[in-house]
Amino acid sequence: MSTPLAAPLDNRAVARVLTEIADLLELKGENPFKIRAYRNGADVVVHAAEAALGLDEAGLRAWTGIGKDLATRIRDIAATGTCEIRQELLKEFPETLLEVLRLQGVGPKTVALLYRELHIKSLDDLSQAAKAGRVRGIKGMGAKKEDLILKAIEERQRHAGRHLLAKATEVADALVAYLSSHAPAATIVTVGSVRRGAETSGDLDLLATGAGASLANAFVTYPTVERVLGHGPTKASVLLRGGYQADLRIVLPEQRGAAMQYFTGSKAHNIALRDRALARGWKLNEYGLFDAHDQAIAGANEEGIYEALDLAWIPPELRENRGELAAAEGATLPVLVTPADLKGDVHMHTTESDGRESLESMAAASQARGLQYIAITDHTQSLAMTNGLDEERTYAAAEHIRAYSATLTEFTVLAGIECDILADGTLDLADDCLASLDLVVASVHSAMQQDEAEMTMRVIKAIEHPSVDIIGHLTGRMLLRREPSRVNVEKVIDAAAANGVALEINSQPYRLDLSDSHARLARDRGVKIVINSDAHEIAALGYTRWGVLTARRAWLSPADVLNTLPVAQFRKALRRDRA
Ligand code: DGT
Ligand code: CA
Ligand code: CA
Ligand code: ZN
Repeated sequence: MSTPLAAPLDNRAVARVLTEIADLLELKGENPFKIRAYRNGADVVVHAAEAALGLDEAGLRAWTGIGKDLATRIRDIAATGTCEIRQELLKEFPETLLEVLRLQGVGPKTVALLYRELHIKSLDDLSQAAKAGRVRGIKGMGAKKEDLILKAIEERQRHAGRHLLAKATEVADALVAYLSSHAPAATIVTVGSVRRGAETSGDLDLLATGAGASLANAFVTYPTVERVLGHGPTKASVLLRGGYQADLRIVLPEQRGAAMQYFTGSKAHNIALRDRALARGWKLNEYGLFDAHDQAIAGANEEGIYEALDLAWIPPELRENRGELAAAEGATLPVLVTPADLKGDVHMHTTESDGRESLESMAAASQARGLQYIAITDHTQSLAMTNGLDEERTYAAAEHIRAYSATLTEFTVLAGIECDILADGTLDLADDCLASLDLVVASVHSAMQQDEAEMTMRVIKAIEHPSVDIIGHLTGRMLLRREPSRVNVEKVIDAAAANGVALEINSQPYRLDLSDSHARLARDRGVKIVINSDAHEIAALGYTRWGVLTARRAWLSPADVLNTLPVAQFRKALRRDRA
């Protein structure tokens, strides 16, 4: 946490500042509505596809849930890194107190108390005070609370961070299978951010109906449990090996829909839905939807809850309070793309560069998965580490691919390339070589540190090259590992629209790039999306499952995704084949 923030800020940083303000207001014991407004604002900003910095107050107010006051704050924060209210609050509380507030099981009241009584200003202060036994001396704290605080600090250090969707899903699926084997009659599902298909998740949330307290016992004795954080008859919480926290709730069948709805979230979606219930004089919580006399209106299934609120059932991937309630009310929810809609996969590697399999086995495995066509897109020469292809090898590989494809029935292998975009925006192969191929994916793999103007011009230059059909993994981000490049996604989207170039959703679990909000913006601006595996081995062909989830979170229908087309139409829709 840095005190003097340098101007100007991107959306993620703006959202962080808004969250800090909410935290500080909470320390102060301010009005909950005011606090909630800042938290909601942070959520809106972080998910917005356009940069807050580029918008004026009116532009910001066009975002759902941003009123006049918040718009002013966001504008100030984006431009200067801070705003008046934050500066005022920081006169009362040191910034390092915020990290204490984020500790598991330590609420604002406790933090305010620790600050007043022991002058604790940071996690380090707290750790020292607790170790010295000074915390237990405060009225209302005690040795047990002190112990919990020390454990929470230790845990924070060991298990900081979030998990990739693919890993989280794997861990959750295994846990659900284990629990199901203990209670075959029960219905057990994963809810929370994993059910929404979010690219990363904090903890795993499981929900069971038709099971008794013995299921909670089974849960806390799951083989990879490292520590039991809580254990009751209807609720338990554990820490698993690998740093996963998992929560289990056991609810009654008549509450199942309400609990699924509530624990699927997102929080922002839930709040919007609850406000809708409140507007009718009703109450919505994890137990059901109730009228003014506490009579249950719905609760056994999710559909019933949405229906009672005059809404179509909303797919979990859309539940982020990004316009889905309005669409569900107006019956304009999109028909979302599904894995079965994909007919091709046009970004994958073979032993010709850094893949593990031959083109023949990648093709056979893809056909076995139900696809009708693929493109082989090996790397190019500047990526020497991958044994990338020069022009001569590219021509030879294309010839080999086409000869092989001609021997197949009802399956096509296109001769493509993943051409590296060099630091100056030129491409890594000669123009006539690129023009001779069926398809070119162009991607950035080097000089990731370029500034915004340079990186953006570099990608746009590639988009303007007449042989480029698709831009691969646009920002180069690696989730939980590497920040995205500084590329201006909005400008790239506009250039792609102008040139008829498609943008990829790369399905590698740590990429998922374009992100959901960027893919949605691209679609809104008339850019087609391609969902690719970028597989380097057979098992990775299945990664498109994650890419499809990202596409669904971007509100995409099959018509928005080029590789839902049969091969002939797909080829006609590529930039190179347009008139
Ligand atoms: P995560 O774990 O950070 O990836 O995100 P989620 O969405 O799984 O959040 P989590 O595990 O904290 O809570 C699961 C769901 O429970 C969340 O999506 C919505 C619901 N929920 C949690 N806290 C609140 C709350 O304070 N208000 C409302 N309305 N819903 C909440
Ligand atoms: Ca969760
Ligand atoms: Ca949770
Ligand atoms: Zn690549």
